[in-house]
Amino acid sequence: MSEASGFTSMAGAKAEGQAPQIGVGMLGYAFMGKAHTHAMLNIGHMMYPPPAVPKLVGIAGRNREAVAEAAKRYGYQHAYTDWRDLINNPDIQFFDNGGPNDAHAEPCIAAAQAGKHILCEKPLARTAEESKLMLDAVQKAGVKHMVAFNYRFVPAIRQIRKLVDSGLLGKIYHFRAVYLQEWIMPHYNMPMIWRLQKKMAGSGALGDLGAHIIDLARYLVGEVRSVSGMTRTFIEERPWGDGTMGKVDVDDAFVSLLDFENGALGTVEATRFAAGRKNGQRIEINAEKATIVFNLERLNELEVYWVGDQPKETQGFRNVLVSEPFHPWWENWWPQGHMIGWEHTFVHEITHLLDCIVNNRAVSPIGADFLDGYRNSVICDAIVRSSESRRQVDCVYEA
Ligand code: SOE
Repeated sequence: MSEASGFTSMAGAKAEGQAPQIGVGMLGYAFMGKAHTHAMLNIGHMMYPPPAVPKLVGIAGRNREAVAEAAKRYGYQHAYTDWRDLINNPDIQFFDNGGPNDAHAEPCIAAAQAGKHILCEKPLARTAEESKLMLDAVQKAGVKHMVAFNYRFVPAIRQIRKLVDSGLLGKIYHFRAVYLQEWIMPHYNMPMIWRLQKKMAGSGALGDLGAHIIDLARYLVGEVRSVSGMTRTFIEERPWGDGTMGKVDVDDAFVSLLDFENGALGTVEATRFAAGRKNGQRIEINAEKATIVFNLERLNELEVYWVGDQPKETQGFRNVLVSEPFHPWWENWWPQGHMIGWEHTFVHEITHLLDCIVNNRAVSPIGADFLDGYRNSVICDAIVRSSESRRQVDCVYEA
């Protein structure tokens, strides 16, 4: 098992077939319910020997027929239309919240009070205030908690963090990240959906896409002490299914400067209005001894420039394939060069959480815990406030 995940010490017991089962209750059956369940179904045989084997006990969602269909398709024993049934089921020890943002706080807090370990989709909540309530609840209950910032679990991203930790990059000067999509541009004719409503989503591109790159900024560079941001809504009204018009009250796009505690300077930008960009996430770190570039569309690669490691005639950027057994998580997959994809980040992520549950390890820094989720929310809220006030805003963390 991979050193990065700390699975090694479990190898003996698990190899002898002693991996415990852990009952899973999944809230949400759409995109994230599918991605998380897909990962759980793969853990037992691919992350071998697994820290625990997920047992698909129950899935919950609002639509009776759709949730019953999802239970059948994914292999959950029970289908519920009320998430409380997941919390009340004693066979469930692990609550996985893949529901919309307005369904994060109450179910997660109830799950914590019932002693369940928790994985919650990002952003942790709609506001920092709500995230703080969730953080307080999991800390009080003493359960393991993780926010599904799955890009920490791309091997190439984990490899960057290892290079940062090793000191090989030297001082970091710049962090630059964009997260670009296009799916609500006029040519998509997108009606009103929950993601475009503040009361359900909290924010728009900022919380949905920006939260990911803000998490990577904190993960790879460090804490952010202030921000200077600007948000924009390009289309302010969209039709509901019945033809009446609804007001879009979240951002379609944002840009922000990040002022890191360690003196690094960051820029982050996310939008749903970048024509042609389907899921375009790119990151660049400029450090004293190297520049490193990550592009999600080439997620098994890193582009690297090392200062002065070649004769000047051949100095330049190199493409490194991150697929060797010594790269993070790779020993669990295929022979080198046999690529993995986006869905595998969830396999790494959930295996890590299971390992933390079974072996009582800390979720952070390999994964993002609710403290990371809360601090992320503080930064997102500060960007909104900065945009509204047209001023640089300090990030004030209460935890
Ligand atoms: C939005 O389109 C979305 O699905 C996000 O919600 C995910 O977090 C991101 O990984 C991909 O884009």
